[in-house]
Amino acid sequence: MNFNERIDKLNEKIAKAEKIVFFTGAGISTESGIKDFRSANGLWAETLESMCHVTTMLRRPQVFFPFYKQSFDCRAYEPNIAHIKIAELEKMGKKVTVVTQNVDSLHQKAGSTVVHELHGTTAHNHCMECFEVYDEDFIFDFDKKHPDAKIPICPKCGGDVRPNIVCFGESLPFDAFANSTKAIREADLVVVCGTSLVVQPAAGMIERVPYDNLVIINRDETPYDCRAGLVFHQGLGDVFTEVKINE
Ligand code: CNA
Repeated sequence: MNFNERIDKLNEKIAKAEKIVFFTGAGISTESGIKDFRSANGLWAETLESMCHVTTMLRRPQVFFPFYKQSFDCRAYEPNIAHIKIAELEKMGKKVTVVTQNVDSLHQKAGSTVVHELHGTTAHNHCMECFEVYDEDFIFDFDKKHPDAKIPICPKCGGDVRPNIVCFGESLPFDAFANSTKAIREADLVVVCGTSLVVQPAAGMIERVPYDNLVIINRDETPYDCRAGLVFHQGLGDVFTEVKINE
């Protein structure tokens, strides 16, 4: 099938489906300007995966936090056509659930209301001692207010403050995992967008989706391509530009 035939097929599947899950990864946000991990110019091209491990955050916070602030400050970025079309499908009446590995809040910024964040979010932080919650500016702007501080410290109790993201080596948040599993099981259509599908246990969540109900849109090949009835190795912008909303 050529590109146009596959687009027709995708639009047919979307038109037919009532419950759609968009299972997204860092690749959906690259066209907004946020680097992913595993593309040729992704973060791992210039740094080590271990930077995102929980032990780095806990034992070497002076190394973790400069990297985190430089790589994960998503405040200035805007949703792109893919985030926007997904939100529009919800507005036109489809029951859309977004299951995302992203931490950038761009689906919510685009207007999606049901978003399960498997790897947490950079939008909130909390103190590991007293559990006080802080907004995203707290960590990203901490050194502006405290020029000598290398690690964000809780003003209430003096404990270390961490972002509400899930680092490598940590479990997924139970609610996000359970709600995502349920939505994927009940969906008529699961559209995977911009993920290498190598980070477990998130990737394994699409394991049981029936062949005809699974679409994968990812520039590079993924280990799940052979399990999907429809696969695009194209940019998400090119594909979502062609997604029809009003039919
Ligand atoms: P990944 O392993 O970096 O894979 C991204 C995939 O997206 C690659 O296979 C690319 O081929 C593909 N891709 C990149 N740009 C496009 C595009 N424009 N169109 C189509 N495909 C594209 O990222 P995963 O999400 O699979 O890995 C999971 C990690 C990445 C999660 O823990 C995330 O928290 C983490 N992450 C998130 C962000 C974010 O929130 N924006 C940024 C960087 C990393």
